[in-house]
Amino acid sequence: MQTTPAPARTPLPRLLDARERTDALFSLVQPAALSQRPIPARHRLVFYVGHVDTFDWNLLKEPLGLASFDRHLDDLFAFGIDPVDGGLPSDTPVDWPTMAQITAYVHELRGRLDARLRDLDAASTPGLDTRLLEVAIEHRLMHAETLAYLVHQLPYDQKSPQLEARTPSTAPPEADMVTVPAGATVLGRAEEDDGFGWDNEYGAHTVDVPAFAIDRYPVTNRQFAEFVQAGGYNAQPLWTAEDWAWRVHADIEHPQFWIRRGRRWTFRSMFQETPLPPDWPVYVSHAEAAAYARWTGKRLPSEAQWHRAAYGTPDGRERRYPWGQAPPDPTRGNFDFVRWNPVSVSAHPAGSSAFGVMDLLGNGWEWTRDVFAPFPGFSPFPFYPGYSANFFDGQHFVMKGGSCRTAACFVRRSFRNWFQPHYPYIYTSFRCVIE
Ligand code: AVJ
Ligand code: FE
Repeated sequence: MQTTPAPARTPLPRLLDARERTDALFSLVQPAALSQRPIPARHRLVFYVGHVDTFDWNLLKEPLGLASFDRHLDDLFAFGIDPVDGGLPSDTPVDWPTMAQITAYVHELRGRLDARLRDLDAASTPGLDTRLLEVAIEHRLMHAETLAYLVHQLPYDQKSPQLEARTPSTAPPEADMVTVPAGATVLGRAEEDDGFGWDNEYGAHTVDVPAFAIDRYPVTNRQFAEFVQAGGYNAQPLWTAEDWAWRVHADIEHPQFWIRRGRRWTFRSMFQETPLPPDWPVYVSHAEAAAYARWTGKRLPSEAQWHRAAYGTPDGRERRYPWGQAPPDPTRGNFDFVRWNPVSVSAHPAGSSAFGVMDLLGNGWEWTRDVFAPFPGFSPFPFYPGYSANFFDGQHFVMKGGSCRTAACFVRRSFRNWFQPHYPYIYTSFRCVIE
């Protein structure tokens, strides 16, 4: 008997869902706080209110045959910032349009876009590249996460607490390592693969990975506290020269998400300060992760090692997801906006890889030791040439996995994320390898 496949969801409802995510984030911030800049190297929150919609408008208006009605705002909100030279923005709140102006502009462009998208049958619109709509949806979903980082750093009295799902109670993790035998792993996606991928995901290629051992779980707050206690932040030999210079200059003495209260640590969770949860993955910068790894006599994994640990199997075949072929669901890991905070690294046994490596997708991205660089044959999207290429500068490292605020579409195996090594605000943990 033949079963009818569920109809693929057309782009417009998915774009509307993504808008609800970003709208909800802005509406949990006190209106007066939208002029704040919670992270010094990023724009004020108002910029993002304009940006997530201006991006769609700039991307889609021409292909959809629509005309600009406010070129100044189209340009003002076009792109975010990621200064690599340590220089910080110096604008003031009055340099930005008022919220009333921004809201009117966003309302107008949404109306024009949606009117065109509603009667659009992309397949039968000659010349319309359907990847444009996927780019709009996924760009916005990425900002649903990067906005959560910003809102995370706002003082608690400037945001309204949201309900948090109950935390499953689980046995504490046992910090052991898993041996992964030598074998091949395929990084990247092929042109013929189903679904959408960004420019940097293409260029499928096989990497032979010698045998290695990898931590079964991400490094937890409990483990990282031993490093802090042992004086790891003052042990210069554990840090590279650049990382040490950053540590000293920025006066970093503990993870950004930890707060020292007398002789104890607390955790800056999204809506309240809590005693430091020992079994949650530690969120740290690449520099802190690498120093910890050196302290234990281990290294951060390469992208290929992480990939093999996640998708390889003892029989040599590779899986689509660590757990097999089944699509992602909340039993497999802490992703797709179910929670605002981590859970124990041992909370999702159903997400285990074939080699028994746990908590790979969700609950925190994971640093690799690889600089973000193009795969063989890389070519940028003509309609968004800078998405990846602007960051092939040796100043960004690859992250894999996903966090509690990562949309389910991004836990596909080819997805690659990246940030600067001295950016401590992201939901990113790590695990170590021995070679
Ligand atoms: C892929 C998450 C590193 O936030 O800098 C958003 C995504 N690019 N707007 C970033 C992105 C342009 C990007 N990351
Ligand atoms: Fe953006």
